[in-house]
Amino acid sequence: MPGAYAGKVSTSQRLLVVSNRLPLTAKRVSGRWRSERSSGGLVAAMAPLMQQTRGLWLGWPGDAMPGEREGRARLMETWEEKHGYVAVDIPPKVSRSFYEGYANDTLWPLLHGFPTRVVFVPETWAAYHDANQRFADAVLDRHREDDLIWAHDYQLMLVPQMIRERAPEARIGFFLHIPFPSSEVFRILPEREELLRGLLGADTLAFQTHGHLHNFRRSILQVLGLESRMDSVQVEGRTVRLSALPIGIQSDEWHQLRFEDDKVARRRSQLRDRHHGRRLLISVDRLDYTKGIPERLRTFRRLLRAVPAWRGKVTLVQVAVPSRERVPAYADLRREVSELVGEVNGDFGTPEWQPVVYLRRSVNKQELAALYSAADVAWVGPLRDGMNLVAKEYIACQHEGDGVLLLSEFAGAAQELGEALRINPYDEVGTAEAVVRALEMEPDERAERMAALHERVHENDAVRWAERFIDGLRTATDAAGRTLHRERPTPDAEALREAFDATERRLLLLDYDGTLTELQARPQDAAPSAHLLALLRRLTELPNTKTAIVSGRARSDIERWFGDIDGLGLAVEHGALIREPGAAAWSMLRGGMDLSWKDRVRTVLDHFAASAPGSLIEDKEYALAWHYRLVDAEFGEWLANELVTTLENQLAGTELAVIHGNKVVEIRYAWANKGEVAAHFVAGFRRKAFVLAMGDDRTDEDLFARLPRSAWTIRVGDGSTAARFRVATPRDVRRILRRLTED
Ligand code: ADQ
Repeated sequence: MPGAYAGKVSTSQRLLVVSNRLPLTAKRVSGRWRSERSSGGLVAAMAPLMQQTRGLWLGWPGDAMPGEREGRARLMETWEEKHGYVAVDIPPKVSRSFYEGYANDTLWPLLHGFPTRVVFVPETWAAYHDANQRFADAVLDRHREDDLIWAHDYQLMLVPQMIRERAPEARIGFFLHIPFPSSEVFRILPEREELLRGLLGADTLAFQTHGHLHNFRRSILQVLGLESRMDSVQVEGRTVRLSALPIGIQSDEWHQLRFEDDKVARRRSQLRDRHHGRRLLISVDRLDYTKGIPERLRTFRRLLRAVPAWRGKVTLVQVAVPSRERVPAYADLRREVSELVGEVNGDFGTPEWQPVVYLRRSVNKQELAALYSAADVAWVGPLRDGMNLVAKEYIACQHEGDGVLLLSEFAGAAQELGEALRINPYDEVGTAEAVVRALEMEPDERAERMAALHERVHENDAVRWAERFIDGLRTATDAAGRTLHRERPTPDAEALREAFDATERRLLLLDYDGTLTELQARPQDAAPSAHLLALLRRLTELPNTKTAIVSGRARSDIERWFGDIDGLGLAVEHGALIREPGAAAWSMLRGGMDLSWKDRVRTVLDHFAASAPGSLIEDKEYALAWHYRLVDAEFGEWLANELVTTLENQLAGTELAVIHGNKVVEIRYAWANKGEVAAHFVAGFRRKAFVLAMGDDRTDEDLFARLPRSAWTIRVGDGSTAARFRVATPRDVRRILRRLTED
């Protein structure tokens, strides 16, 4: 369907696909380099898009061999000219450690939720990083403005951020083909933060199912503290779109093979004749421990033992294509499967009947189509699978047929294909019963279920899937989306210093926690270091410069820590209380307050604190706060939202405000906010004064909003902001301040 994209993807928007493998692999056969085609849904889905956009596909072509460079290089040139395939070369030493090591020995088992199979070798992480950098560099070399970049799968999780770092405006999408596990499992990874940050470099991130997306959202909350919405998350001022987008197959192609290909029809009759009088079960898998092949063979053995009537009447055809044979776990699996097949055939086989027909090789599509259409039942039983295309291919070959699909509830496909018979592949007894049920199902029920399944598979085919992804990426990155969430630049330290030097009066307003110093799990642990105190002292000694700490903390902490730096202004409780630079006494921004509300609100907070172990109540002079940094991230957020709703109802119409900050809910006077403090300090300043304000959370936004536009307002860390600039960490803040104190 090459014309399907006309008008949807503008022709100036070229598609750059990047995946570990290219659709072609270079192989050296009898002294000559040849191309071997790796087919599959992805290539087929992408072909029309690539044509329409004159796109490029970047990937690894397979290892080079010493002394054979020339022929290979010529082949690569032909690939690029003919197909737009660009080879990304990776040195053999790196490629092994990257692909077989980190990608397949660490990430593959981990993301499929098999933590005990995960192998951690720190060196393989370095190779993974290195290889990802090579893919990212290759994309950057080719990248033109307006290109749409689409990165694929678990081998390239760092690529989006690596591209973003060098091309902040690039339009980047990422699709994860395999599952995303529960956050409890994902958190095991030592490199969890880097991987999540790597993915979040994208503009749009898509998963196979809502379940995987949900797990990802939990992980970014627990690991990075990032709250997200169902469909998006804010990262450093950018919006990253999140979606579930189940991949489809090229259903037209399978349909055509099944119904219009003579060879397939002939093979199908041959198979039917050969197994005449017997029911055929078909299973097609990559030889991988996630696919549940030994479990299936054991279940089949149990069935034949338990139901003698089916002996001689049913045959399981297991097609298994060897893969990743250099990874030890796969060699073990290969042995185990061969042994089990031997056992079942040895125990139950007869001269006329072989219970399991085992084909350990790749078979071509025509043969697959013949097998799918000849089979009475497809037994798709992965222990965990991102989607599982075999289930969909079987359905596509069963149009007007009445085969039955047995589908593991742990395959992503189970979310979509509700009319299949669901199985739990770990449950041998239950699965054996389901197989019998499938074999005995009445024709009407079979046809009814299959018709519904067929429609679903045809509707969401591979082309639709690719189209949806590209549409999502385009919407996420079109001009409107981008201007709304434009990233804030990093301030230029030299320009800042020049502006500082050029004015005669200067004002520095600095938040404390998360800005001058790193956030701590327990607020009392955030005492300033001797270095920081010395830095603040130097700032107060600068001529014509007023420096103030503007904090939400109680007076006691701030006074204890900074009270003896005379020249330092202090504003606490968001400005309810102020000590002017050089003054000894504190004054209130407004006086004569009735504080009786505190008892009432404290009762509510006590109740919430009791249900969230690890949370604590802070009693300030003019405010109360409930801190929940140590509470389970998801539960904490939920409870905080409940608390905000409860208190907002209770305090409606009063002078009090309920503020949901960074892991804290605070109740204080609406007038006590950093905006008022800003106004207080700025009053009396000449218009041309130099003003620098830095802060890291929502309460600092009030500060930024009230300062003149010329002020140097700097947000520290993630989150949308009214500030003009952004820096990543308190260390950057201290570096900026240090620069002001240097000669
Ligand atoms: P895979 O783990 O490879 O893919 P799957 O979705 O089943 O799993 O795709 C396998 C493909 O290989 C199918 O197209 C099948 O026809 C073909 N195949 C399998 N055995 C074969 C054989 N012996 N001979 C020839 N062809 C054979 C990963 C994820 C999946 C996800 C896909 C696509 O693990 O969960 O569905 O990517 O996103």
